[in-house]
Amino acid sequence: MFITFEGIDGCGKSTHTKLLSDFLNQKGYKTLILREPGGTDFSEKIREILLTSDFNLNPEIELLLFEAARSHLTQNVIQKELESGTAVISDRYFDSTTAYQGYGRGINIDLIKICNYLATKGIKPDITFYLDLEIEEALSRSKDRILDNIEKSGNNFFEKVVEGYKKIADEEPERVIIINANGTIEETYNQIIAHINKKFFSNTSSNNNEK
Ligand code: Z5A
Repeated sequence: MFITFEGIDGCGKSTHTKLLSDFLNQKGYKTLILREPGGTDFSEKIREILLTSDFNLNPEIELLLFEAARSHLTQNVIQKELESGTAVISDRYFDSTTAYQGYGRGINIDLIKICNYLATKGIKPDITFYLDLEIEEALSRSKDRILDNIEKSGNNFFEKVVEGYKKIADEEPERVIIINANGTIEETYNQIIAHINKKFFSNTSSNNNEK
């Protein structure tokens, strides 16, 4: 089982990644929480370069670094954990690159798709939750933080990213579920769990749903 969370920063991905992991643990699953970029020593080093260094990277370098981090994480962690039956839950995966470097920075979407395929070897999440939140609300939820390099890109950039996410969801409605994340944590959680139950547990009785 491979589940990813997407959305602009501050939309609640980290919060719901943890809550979903707890839910799946209760169902008997071993879970692994990951974040992108990151998740291996190599990918965490790339994360530092991307988010906090002052190299002033152009969009193409940004794209290639995100994909290098993803390739290392996929090959060394995700692939193996999925094969061993772990439920992998990732805070971001390749849809972030399509939304941010593709729709946000303006790199050709077909090129992005090829790079995503190279880095993931075609591995796709079973389900992706796009946490849809007003940009102003996302900013206010994360207002006390120091902005990283991508967060400094401004509202116009984030509007394009949000539009991009909606196009991604339109293209793959079976996989990418839009969740209204403007409500309370509990309201958002309930929507997510309803989709998880429908997708993974609809044919199992409450006594027979352990992995
Ligand atoms: N990026 C990219 O450009 N291309 C790529 O391919 C990839 C990434 C993979 C990673 O940043 C940056 O890299 C990101 C995209 C780019 N930059 N931007 N912009 P990151 O990993 O450091 O951070 P993030 O992923 O953008 O988000 P975040 O800061 O970790 O936020 P979050 O996980 O979405 O939200 P949260 O931490 O769960 O919640 C934020 C706060 O809101 C927190 O205090 C919660 O308690 C609160 N919260 C959560 N839900 C609610 C509700 N419902 N009501 C009220 N308050 C709430």
